[in-house]
Amino acid sequence: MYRIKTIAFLVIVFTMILAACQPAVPATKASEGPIGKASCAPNCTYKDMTLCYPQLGAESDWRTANTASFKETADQLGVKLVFSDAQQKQENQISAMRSCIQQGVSVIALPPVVETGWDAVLQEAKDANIPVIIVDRSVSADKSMYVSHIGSDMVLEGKKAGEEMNKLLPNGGNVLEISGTTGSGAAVGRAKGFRETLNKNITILDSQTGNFNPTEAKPVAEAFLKKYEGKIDGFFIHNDGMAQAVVEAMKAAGVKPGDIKMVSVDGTRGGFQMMIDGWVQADVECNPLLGPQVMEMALKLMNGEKIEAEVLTNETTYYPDKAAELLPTRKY
Ligand code: GYE
Repeated sequence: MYRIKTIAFLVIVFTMILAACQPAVPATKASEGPIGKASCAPNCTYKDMTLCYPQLGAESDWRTANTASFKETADQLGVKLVFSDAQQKQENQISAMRSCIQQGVSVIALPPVVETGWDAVLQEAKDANIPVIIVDRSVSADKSMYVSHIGSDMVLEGKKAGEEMNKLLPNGGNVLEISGTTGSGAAVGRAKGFRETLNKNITILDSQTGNFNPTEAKPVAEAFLKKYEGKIDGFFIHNDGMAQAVVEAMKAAGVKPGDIKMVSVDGTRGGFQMMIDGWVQADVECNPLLGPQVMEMALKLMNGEKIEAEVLTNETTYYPDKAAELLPTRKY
C-alpha cells in the first residue's frame, strides 16, 4: 500500500514538472497599423480592389440572389471578386478564407454559415492586416475580431413573424416551426425573436430544422402534418424555399390554402406567389442585395476611412393584398 502511494505521488510530481517545462502558448500577434489601409490609399478605386467572398452555399433563392448581387456589382465596378461556394460547410468557408489570406486580397466579406468557430481564422486575417466584414448572418466572435457587420437584424425578423402570428391567431392555437440551419445567426435570431413576441395562448408544438433547404424541409413538413394532424393552426417557416416545401406537403395531405396560417421570411418571388395563392399570410422581408453596400465599405477600408461598426438592412413585411401588384417588381 505504502509503495503504491509513493509511486502515485512521484507520477503526480513528475507530471507537474513536465507541464511547467512546456513552452508558453505564443501570445496572439496584434495587427500592426490601421486594419485595411492599402498602399494605394487614400486614392484607391474599385479597380484596385480584390474582394474575397467565401459564399456559404446555394441553399435558397435568397442565397442565389445574394451571390448574383456580389457578382454583378463586382462586374459593374471593376472589382476583382474571389468567389467560392462552401456548400454549407464551415470547414470549406475557413479554407477558402485561408486561401484568400494567402493571396493577399484587399478585403474579406464573410457570410458565416454558423455563429461559432471563427476566432482562429479571423485572427489570421487580422495578423495579415486584411479587414473582414461579416455579411448577412452574425458571428459570436468578439467585435474586435472583425471591422463591421452588414446584414439583417434576425431577432427583429423573428419578432415581426411572432407579431404576424399573434394577429393571425387572435384566439390562440398551436404552431409548428421549421427553422433554418442549426447554429446559424439567422435561425438562432429568428427563433429567439419569435418566442419573445408570441402571445401566451399560442403554443409551439414542435420545432425542427430544415437547414434553409426545401429538399430537407419537405420530409420535416410531411412528418409534422402526420404527427399533429388536426391540431395545427399555424406554421412559422424560417425561409420561403422551405415554406414552398411545406405547401407541397400540405397539398399532398389535402390541406386547403388558409386552413393552416403560415408566416415565412425572405420575400422572394416564390414567397409572393404563395401569398397570391393563399398559402402564406405574411412574408417578413430579408434583403439579400448586399453587394453594393459591402463593396462601398471595402473601398473605404482600403482608403483608411472611417466606417460603421454595424449596418442593419431596412426591411418591411409583405402581405397578400399587394402581392400580385408587387410580384413583377421583385428582383429575386
Ligand atoms: O433567410 C435564407 C438563406 O442568412 C438571411 O439564409 C440568410 C438566410 C435566408 O438560406 O433563405
